[in-house]
Amino acid sequence: MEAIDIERKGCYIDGIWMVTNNDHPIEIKNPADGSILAYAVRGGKAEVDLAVSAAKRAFHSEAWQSVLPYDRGKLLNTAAAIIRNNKDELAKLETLDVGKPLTQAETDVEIAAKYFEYYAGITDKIYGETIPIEPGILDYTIREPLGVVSHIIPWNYPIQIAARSIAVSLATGNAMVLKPAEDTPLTTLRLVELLEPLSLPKGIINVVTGYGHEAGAALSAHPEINHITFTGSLETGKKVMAAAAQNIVPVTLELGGKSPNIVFADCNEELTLKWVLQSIVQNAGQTCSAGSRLVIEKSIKESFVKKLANMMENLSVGPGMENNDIGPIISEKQYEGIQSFFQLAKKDGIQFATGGERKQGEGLNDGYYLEPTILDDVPADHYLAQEEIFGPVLTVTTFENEKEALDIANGTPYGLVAGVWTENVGRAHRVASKLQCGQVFINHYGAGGGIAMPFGGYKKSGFGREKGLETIRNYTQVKNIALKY
Ligand code: TXE
Repeated sequence: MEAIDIERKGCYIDGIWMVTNNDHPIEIKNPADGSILAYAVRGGKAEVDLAVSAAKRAFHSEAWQSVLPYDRGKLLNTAAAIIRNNKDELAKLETLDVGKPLTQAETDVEIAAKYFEYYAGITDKIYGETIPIEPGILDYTIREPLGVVSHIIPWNYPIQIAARSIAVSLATGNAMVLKPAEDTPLTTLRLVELLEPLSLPKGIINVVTGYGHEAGAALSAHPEINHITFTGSLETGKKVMAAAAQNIVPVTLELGGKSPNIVFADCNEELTLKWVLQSIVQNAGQTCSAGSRLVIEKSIKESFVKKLANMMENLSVGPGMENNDIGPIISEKQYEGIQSFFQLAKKDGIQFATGGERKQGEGLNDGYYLEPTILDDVPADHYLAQEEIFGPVLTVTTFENEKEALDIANGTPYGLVAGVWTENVGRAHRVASKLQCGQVFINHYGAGGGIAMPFGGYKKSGFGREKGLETIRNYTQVKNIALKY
């Protein structure tokens, strides 16, 4: 494996690399083979306190408050150029850290750069309105930054998620504290290091590495943050929200999903097969918006699933650096979680149309590689069709009419994304309008990374929107000013 120069630098706080807690560093492992890539500082309350104070100071500093909105935009464009100039290194680092195929990591890095460009364009377009009240009163609003914003980041798309948070935070004039996942902090740390030439005031971006129950818990309970975005599991999301509630800190939660691809008999079969497959195997299915349920019209189910299983069996499973189609599962914990779903399937007599086995062999035995899997004819209310499995595992449930399709699609606690596959335009829009989820794709899935599209959940998938212009609401607050003249 090619060695990449990864030093143990510590947390990034107040513009300084701080190795504060040397005793029990966190081992950062390569999921491809279990080898140790680097060590990260096990930050906790002390580091979070330092980071939040630094961010608060930086936010109020003359050095930051005097940067003109237009000039913040230029900084963001420079950041995008820096990312592109270092794209090969960042993509390799992401693949080493997360395990995903290199081409997918390259896409993630490109999306990271695009977030900076997208938000570069809005820095001088965040403004309020005038409101007619009565003669003699001038009433207007201004949209101001919040102050210190924060994001607890998961391990599945670290560079994309870190980049979009940093980009929006800078664009809206905030200061920020990031807490990457303990498994995958490397690209976040390298990204902030690469951004040092921007010469932002110290403390405008801070990164605290550490475990969720230590650094994450300290950040979500901090009384001096003004907003927290959390991307991760439903259970941890509840804890973050409860902690933030103690300080009346607003939260944006993105808590995953059980997103359906609803396939009608009149779909374009070739196109549908391609995207149904892609939406469940990308990043080994470890994607919040993965199309993890195939909800398909009964009349075409059998031949469709047969073809899909055949396509899955032709995918290569192996190290991401070798650009296999499917990389390893991130960790033993996640792998064991998927196995417990398989055990339940076997116990309940659910048929595996394909997959279900760990992939082993030369070069594979030290990582957790899993065959892509189809669980066939899963009743809509079965646990397997209700809960996030977070692996390359698709459940199949059939319907006989549009109403039943909608009932099944809407019949889980989650509501993040859905795909609708039909050549009937009227039906496509009718179904889209009745789906209880934050994003609907018709005859596509994902639409190019979706930087400009508001993204977030209905129901237990969370609330608040990231991406697009919609997210500006999370990072700003409105002040109304009334003048009597
Ligand atoms: O999630 P956690 P895990 C789902 C997916 C997966 C499951 C478990 O179903 O199988 O969650 O994954 C930090 N206070 N998703 O255990 O715990 C943690 O350090 C504050 C969906 O990795 O939610 C990490 O930075 N923070 C998903 C982040 O929370 C805490 C992406 C996510 O970890 C904390 C990942 C605490 N008490 C998993 N405990 C998506 N929505 O895309 C942990 N953390």
